[in-house]
Amino acid sequence: MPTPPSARAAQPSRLSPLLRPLRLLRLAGAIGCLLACAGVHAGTTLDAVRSRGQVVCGVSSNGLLGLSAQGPDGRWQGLDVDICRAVAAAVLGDGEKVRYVPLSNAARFTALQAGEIDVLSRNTTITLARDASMGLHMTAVAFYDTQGFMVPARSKIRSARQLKDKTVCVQQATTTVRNLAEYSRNHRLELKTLAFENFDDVNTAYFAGRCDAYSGDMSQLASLRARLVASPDLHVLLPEIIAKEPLGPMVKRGDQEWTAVVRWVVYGLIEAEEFGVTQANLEQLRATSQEPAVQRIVGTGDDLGKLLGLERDWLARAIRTTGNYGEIFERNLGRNTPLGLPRGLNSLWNKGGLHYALPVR
Ligand SMILES: N[C@@H](CCC(=O)N[C@@H](CS)C(=O)NCC(=O)O)C(=O)O
Repeated sequence: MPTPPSARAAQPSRLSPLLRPLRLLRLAGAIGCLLACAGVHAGTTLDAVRSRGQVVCGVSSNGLLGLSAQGPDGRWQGLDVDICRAVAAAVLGDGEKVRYVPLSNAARFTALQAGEIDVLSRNTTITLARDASMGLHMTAVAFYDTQGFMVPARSKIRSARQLKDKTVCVQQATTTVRNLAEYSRNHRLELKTLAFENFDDVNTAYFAGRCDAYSGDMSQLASLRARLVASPDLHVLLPEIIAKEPLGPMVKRGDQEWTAVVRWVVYGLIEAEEFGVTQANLEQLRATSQEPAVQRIVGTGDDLGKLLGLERDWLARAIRTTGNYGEIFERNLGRNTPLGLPRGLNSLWNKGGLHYALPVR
């Protein structure tokens, strides 16, 4: 029978005094390894990004217009992509130094856990369970999304209350599935779900009429309407919002320095909008502004970059690359894009929205 741990601990050490220091060394090594393996070692991701000369960014696999999708020239575009470009610019001085890794819903978290990507910027909802139990960490909210329904206009369904006993198409390994089940139960709708692993398969099923409705993030439904439908009027977004879906970049848990870099790049872009710093006026403000808040943003005031392990003009580099948050939103999702989304919840806090960047000071 093996010795119980308490009995083992009580046994006197049989090591000769000469070997004791060796044992201590081994113990220290084991603790060091434990810390490193848990990712506690300071700044590992930042160092790795610097020596690689590239940020590895997890994005959507099949392309979500407005968030992360490849253009006809193969270039990745979208709000989630711009976050990665801004991080690369802040850290490496060049927004092009990003390698994009397309990831399915199911693969996105394991890729981050395994350290295959530095940041997951892929229409990913931040929830308590994801933040606290998966070896991941949230940084900041980049887009306040919500979950809703899309139906064919010809169906005459105009409210989620009319969905009783209907079939709804969804994609697996998303927050969507569970939200839908809870909504169905709470409203006694007896919804049937048709769930697919692959995004294209959900789309094909819905557009072939196999489901009465499609449920997903509203940005995604708007994106689908813009990308796959001949005329947007053929499909209607129902007014009910069934869940909050705050999307934002996630990082591997345990590297506080890297978490701070990604978080403050997002906040910095939002703060830049709040203080009127744009891609167009950045250089002029760098040359002339005497306003301390603006100087901190454009990199001529207090050196906040140093606190993040970055250059003094870290945020200016990001703004030069992508513009401020409002510019990113308008370019990718706003009224003059195929998605045509209003700012809504994604307006700044002092304009009726939810974006309240923690102060860059
Ligand atoms: N925000 C939700 C939903 C994510 C999501 O919806 N993903 C799907 C759209 S339904 C997607 O990204 N599809 C594109 C792909 O698989 O590449 C989550 O984090 O679970």
